[in-house]
Amino acid sequence: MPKPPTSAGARFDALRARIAAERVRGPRSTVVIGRLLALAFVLCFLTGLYSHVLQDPPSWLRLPTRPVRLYQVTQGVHVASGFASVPLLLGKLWIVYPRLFDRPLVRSWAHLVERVLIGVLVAASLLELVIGVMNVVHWYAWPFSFRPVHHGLAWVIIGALLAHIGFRLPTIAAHWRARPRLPAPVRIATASAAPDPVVSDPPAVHPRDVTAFAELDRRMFIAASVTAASALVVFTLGQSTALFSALNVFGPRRSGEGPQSLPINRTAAAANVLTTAVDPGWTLDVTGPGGRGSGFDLARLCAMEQTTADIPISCVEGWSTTATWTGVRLRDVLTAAGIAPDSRLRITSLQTRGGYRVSEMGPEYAADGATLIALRLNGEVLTLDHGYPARIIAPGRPGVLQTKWLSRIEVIDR
Ligand SMILES: Nc1nc2c(c(=O)[nH]1)N[C@H]1C(S)=C(S)[C@@H](COP(=O)(O)O)O[C@H]1N2
Ligand SMILES: [Mo]
Repeated sequence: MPKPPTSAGARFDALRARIAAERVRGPRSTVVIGRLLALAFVLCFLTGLYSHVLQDPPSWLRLPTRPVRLYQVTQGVHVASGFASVPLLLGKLWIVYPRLFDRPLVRSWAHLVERVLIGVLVAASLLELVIGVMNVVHWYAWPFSFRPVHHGLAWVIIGALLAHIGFRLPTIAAHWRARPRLPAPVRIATASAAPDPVVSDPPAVHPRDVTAFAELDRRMFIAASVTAASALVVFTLGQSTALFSALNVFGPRRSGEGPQSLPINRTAAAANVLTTAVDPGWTLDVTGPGGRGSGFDLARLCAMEQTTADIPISCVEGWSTTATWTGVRLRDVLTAAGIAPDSRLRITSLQTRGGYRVSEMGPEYAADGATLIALRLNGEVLTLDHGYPARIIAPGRPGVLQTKWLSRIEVIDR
């Protein structure tokens, strides 16, 4: 047993600490941090869903191709809200964890359902954030394919979250707004009927003062969680936008780094295209329905009208870098091959293996005048690592669909 504090000041501090500890774990804290966390989760969910749909669109859906930075923004928000969720979730768990051991463990069927839901919510959220952060830092240390798992967990989380909010609605409604007045002093004094020594001893300390200070402490805890979340965002956002690049402390990719001022994800060596990409006999085969089509060698592509566009590479991992691309409009190439420009396309790389060897493109991108078969990057011929002799660049799409080392473009009907 610690000795009871003797001086009035020490007793004040002890009482303040006790009340603060209770209040940090009180319903107002759970509501304040809970709604910030819910906001981050919903933003992360919606932008994640958008990213998922872009990579696997249903055939009837027409996606927006402009603004050209659209995906840079949505994926930037996705990664930032994911990062912000980490300290907020840890803060929320710190607030509520003693309640996980409340006795009796199960009071009713409804309570059992709620507890199971919370277990699912916490486990799925932790796993989702951990694999998300690992993906951003390129640490693929799991045996499963990332995207289906990340996507599946997202639905589990959002479902469990909605149910959790449903269960907690009375608490949320009761504590949504800060209490205008502090609770009555008797509530925070000791539970016994005996007069509180802090109150009765001179110099008298009114419990209302203790409560006010304890409330300050509680707010400091929330503020610390929010500060940690904001700091994580501010110090990583620089990989998503040049506006913050000076502050990019934790983001693994830096804008402007890499050959031709652009980071590289997969190198030509890793894609095993070192010989095929520099073959002087290289041609891009463009085929329409029924196998009609045309071959385009480099001389033919270079002789066509060249277009320049500023378009970012926006990787699903969160980094984005805008570059100036020059090349032939895809729709001009399709037209020259006798193919309608608003066709659905399959784009195949020289790469022989790997998931990003092939991409599909909806007619809205094929017909957009900013979609290029890029031959030059930032004023120079593409380096081998950036996709020489030719790559696809389209506005508003994830980097993973900006296929490098083009070999074949064919019309598909789905
Ligand atoms: N053929 C092929 N194209 C590819 C890839 C790949 O692995 N193979 N990676 C994609 C990914 S994930 C991104 S983010 C961009 C990166 O382009 P960069 O390396 O030129 O910056 O290329 C895309 N194009
Ligand atoms: Mo990527």
